[in-house]
Amino acid sequence: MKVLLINPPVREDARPTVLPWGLVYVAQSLLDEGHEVHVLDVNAYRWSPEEVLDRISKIDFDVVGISGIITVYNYLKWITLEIKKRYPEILIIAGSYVATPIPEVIFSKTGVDIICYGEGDITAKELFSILEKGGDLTSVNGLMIKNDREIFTTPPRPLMKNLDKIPIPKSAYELFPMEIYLHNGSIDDRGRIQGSERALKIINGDINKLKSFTLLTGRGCINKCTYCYRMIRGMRKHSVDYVLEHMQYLMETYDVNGFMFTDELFFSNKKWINEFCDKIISKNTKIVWRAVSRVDMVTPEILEKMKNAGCYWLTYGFESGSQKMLDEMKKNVNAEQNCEAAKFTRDADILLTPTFMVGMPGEDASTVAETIKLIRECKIDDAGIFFTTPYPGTELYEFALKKGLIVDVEKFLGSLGDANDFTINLTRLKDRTLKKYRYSISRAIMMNKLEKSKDSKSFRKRAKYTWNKYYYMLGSLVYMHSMNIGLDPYIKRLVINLRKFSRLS
Ligand code: B12
Repeated sequence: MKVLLINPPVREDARPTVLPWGLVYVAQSLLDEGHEVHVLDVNAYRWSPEEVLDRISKIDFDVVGISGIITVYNYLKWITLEIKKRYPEILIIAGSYVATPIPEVIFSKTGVDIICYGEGDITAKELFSILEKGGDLTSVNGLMIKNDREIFTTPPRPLMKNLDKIPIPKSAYELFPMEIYLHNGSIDDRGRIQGSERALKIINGDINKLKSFTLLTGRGCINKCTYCYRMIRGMRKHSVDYVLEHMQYLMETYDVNGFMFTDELFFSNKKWINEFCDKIISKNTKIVWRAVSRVDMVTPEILEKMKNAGCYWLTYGFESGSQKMLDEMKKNVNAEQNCEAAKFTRDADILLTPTFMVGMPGEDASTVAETIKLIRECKIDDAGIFFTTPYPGTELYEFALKKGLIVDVEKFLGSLGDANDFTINLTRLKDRTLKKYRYSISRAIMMNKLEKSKDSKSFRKRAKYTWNKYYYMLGSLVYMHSMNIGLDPYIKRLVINLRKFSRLS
């Protein structure tokens, strides 16, 4: 069968760095079964809509597969309807987070005919075999099929017990523009690695030698937070040897020496991490890597070992400094553990970027003040801050529906866009107040960043600090006031454009 796989664009204001792993594994399964696979990686190339349609018209295919996260909903709708208009007889199959939590919307508003839910590695093999040779589609587990009147759902597919049975997707890699992901990942990580002399040394002191690539070491997560969509239950890891073999393949074939582990939760198992680090250290493998951990996993000892194995940057979902908010999220951590993890990570000379969320139900002035206190006390000088958003498939989404906060589901999906903007208010606060709180949190982080150069021995650095501090304070005063009169979106756009312009010139 001739299959066309489409990867829609995500986060269009940023460089694509993460390989669309869902499609990569599906492509590998289909290649292994002898199908002919074409990939249209719109996210990597960022072609215009006209160019995408032109490219599709030049490809010979019998069936289309599409994937993505929920923020690509608008794109999925547009492209699948365009394909249906031009090739009404072609079946369109969707998988992953954009489709599985909202089958009713997908089947009623888009051109998708079948949804693959759960893991797709084996489902894709069985499904495409039936599409090619004929047979009963309802015999394939893990599908939702559009029917005239209702959605037909086949039984769930049990999760693969041993992830090592999944082949390293060597031939699928050749279908994706690896050079784009390698280039973008390396540029992003070079910016970071400058902050770590130790990591720089591992790659011979030259940031231009860093070649970074994403990799997965497992599937799932050990927790179930209310804001998180768990399409598959539980947490499974590949064996350490499988991961090392995969890394070795990427090092030899694509010259990779930096890894961004984009698992939802890389550090979920202490025994696994110990073995992973021990093997890298004993083989003296010259690589650097970054990953995501939970704050309750790290200890000074394990961080020291991770550092020695090349770890230079860790991300944690701190989310809040308020225990009330953390409990509301069902994070299963203490606010103190956030601060402790920050201290341990810094002491181990590993860069630290936590993420914070603003706007959980129950958020108010006091909970935001606790978050700002944590940022000051733990000297957090770099972080990602997001408005709490009830993504479909999450407990929060059910909450928002029940409370009548989402009335028009499709309109809400269409508004998720770049996921940086405020989309919905789950609190009793005014929208304006919530935006101000988010800004106060980012200001506290920025002030910590500036403070770092306050006591520098260099007069130039101290003078720059004073200038930056007053310049920033003035800027934030203007921005805060612009929120009062609703001008903040324009100011934000202006700043983004100025930044873009200064980067170009
Ligand atoms: C890496 C990642 C990203 C990457 C991009 C991923 C990409 N290129 O698509 C980046 C960093 C950009 C990202 C950003 C965000 N992300 Co994210 N991300 C992930 C993460 C951690 C891993 C995705 C992955 O690689 N999975 C592994 C692959 C193998 O699994 P898979 O895609 O499900 O594929 C399997 C099946 O679904 C199926 N399948 C998939 N496609 C197809 C197609 C066909 C035809 C078939 C038959 C089968 C099939 O087969 C595959 C193999 O088994 C997931 C968490 C997770 N558990 O996966 C969150 C996740 C996807 N992200 C999420 C969110 C919320 C975000 C953000 C909105 C966060 C934020 N506030 O900014 C942003 C969105 C930014 C934007 N502007 O759009 C949510 C999405 C929720 C939802 N309902 O969609 C997730 C699920 C996290 C969570 N648990 O809640 N993310």
